[in-house]
Amino acid sequence: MNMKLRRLICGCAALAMLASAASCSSDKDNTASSGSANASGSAADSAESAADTSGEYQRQDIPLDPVTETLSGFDLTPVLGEDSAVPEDFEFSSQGEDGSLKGSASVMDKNFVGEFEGEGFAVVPTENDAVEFEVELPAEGSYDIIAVCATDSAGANMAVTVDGEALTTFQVNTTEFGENKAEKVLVGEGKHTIGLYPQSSSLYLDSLTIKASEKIDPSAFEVNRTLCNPNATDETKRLYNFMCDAYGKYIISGQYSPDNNGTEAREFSQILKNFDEYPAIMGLDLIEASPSRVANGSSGGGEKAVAAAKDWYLNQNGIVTMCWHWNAPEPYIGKNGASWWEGFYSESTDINLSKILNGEDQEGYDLLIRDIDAIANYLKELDDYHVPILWRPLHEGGGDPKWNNPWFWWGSSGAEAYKELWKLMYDRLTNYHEINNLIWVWNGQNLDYYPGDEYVDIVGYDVYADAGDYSSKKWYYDYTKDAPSENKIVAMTENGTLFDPDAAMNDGTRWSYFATWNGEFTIKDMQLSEEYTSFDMWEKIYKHDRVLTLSELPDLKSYPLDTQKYLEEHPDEAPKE
Ligand SMILES: [Ca+2]
Repeated sequence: MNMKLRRLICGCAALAMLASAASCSSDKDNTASSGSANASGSAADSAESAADTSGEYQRQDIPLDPVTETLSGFDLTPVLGEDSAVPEDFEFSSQGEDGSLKGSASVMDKNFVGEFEGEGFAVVPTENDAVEFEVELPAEGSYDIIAVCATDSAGANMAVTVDGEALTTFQVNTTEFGENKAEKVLVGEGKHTIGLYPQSSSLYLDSLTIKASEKIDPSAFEVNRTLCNPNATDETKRLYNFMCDAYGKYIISGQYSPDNNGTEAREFSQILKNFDEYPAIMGLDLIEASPSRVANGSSGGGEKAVAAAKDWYLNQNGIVTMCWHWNAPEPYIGKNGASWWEGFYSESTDINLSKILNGEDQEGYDLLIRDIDAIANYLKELDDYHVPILWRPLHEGGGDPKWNNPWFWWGSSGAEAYKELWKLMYDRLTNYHEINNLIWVWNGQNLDYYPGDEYVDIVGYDVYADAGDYSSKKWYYDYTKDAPSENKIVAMTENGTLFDPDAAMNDGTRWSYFATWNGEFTIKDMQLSEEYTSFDMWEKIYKHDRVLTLSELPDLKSYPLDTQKYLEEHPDEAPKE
């Protein structure tokens, strides 16, 4: 994942340099065009009004049109009762030794891995072997696969197949017979062959049970609806309230636009061309607005981000998310033979964040504040124009929690320094600059890097799965949702390969949104890329009734601030139970 990201972002950065000199004239196949302005401010203004980095943006008081609240017919009917048609009392059970043995699998009746039931147990030594069961399932839906089993090395992964295709894996944590299971897996109706085999250490299977899953608990998707910034603007609260309402019921589609090209990007035009829909969320990056890049000749990154964000939200009713590949200040970049434009990687920099934050490196502190202030210039303009932003700074700070390898400099001085930097940025943007259009999205990827509930609105994880792995990525979701001490929205804040929305809805992995990164994950040979996600899966996702595309969003500018109150006043619009 790290290497993939690395290659991609370096490429983008280099491209951005070229693109700033001559805009991508080859990219003319798009059918995108801006809608007409229907709210305060037009995207066309942005070129004139955006601040350049040498001057400070002057705040403007742009009045907001009066709003009559409406749900725009957005359907809030819960899906929770519909997600599994499996009769609650359904149960299939078999002794392991009664399964069909494949390869070198065999039956034993010795007690060397604990007391077994029945006549013995199945031994499945390697991934080339299997034990299989013929099962007839009453409906398509959610099942728990429960294996009473053991393995030689606790923590070993076992694979489950259905009709020879990979279905899921589960971990076996017992070296004597005990219950281990894969929960809430989606399987179709009818006769199936369910197979089990080990991915590493041998499987000893005493018995297998397949049951209807427990219904998903809807309270898991009831989140704290108050933004951490008490001065958040109404349009920001409206967007967040919509996202809270949609959470657990829908997955909001998202896509990063390279070089802040907005809908001009091939990523957007190809999705539109193939599916007649735009994603609902546009991802942008303030990388080229980092002062150390501007000092090296990069220009226009911030202005382009502002223009794209204004157009997307004000003219097209889209949702904007922004990250910032923060190129470290000049004294710290270009290390270890790296180029200046690689200045966001740990290994390309020698910044010691701890020394900056404890006062040993005052110059460094001043430079970090300079950089945050430079970014604030752009965010202020979007605040003035009433454009709310899913603001995702300092992303992936913890690297991969399994390897503890922070690959971006803002994480490489450890969790404490990272959290302090997060709070410094929060304070600077929120309290000093009084920027009130930000919904704070944290995806530090490591729970130790979580700065605290009072600084974060949404938690996320950037998931770069193997090509063709459309599983729900439940592990990442469950891991991330435990970062806050209260329920907060959980999002897949970046992704390569997409996931099957049926699998995710079904097993309770209800990512609020996804945001596919640009480049090879979306575009290959100037067409929609099938390298990671097949055309069929792209189409399934963009046509899925629980995946929201741009045209399916309610009007964000007039979405109720308080849905409960709105429904009390408009009882005819209440969702059907
Ligand atoms: Ca048995």
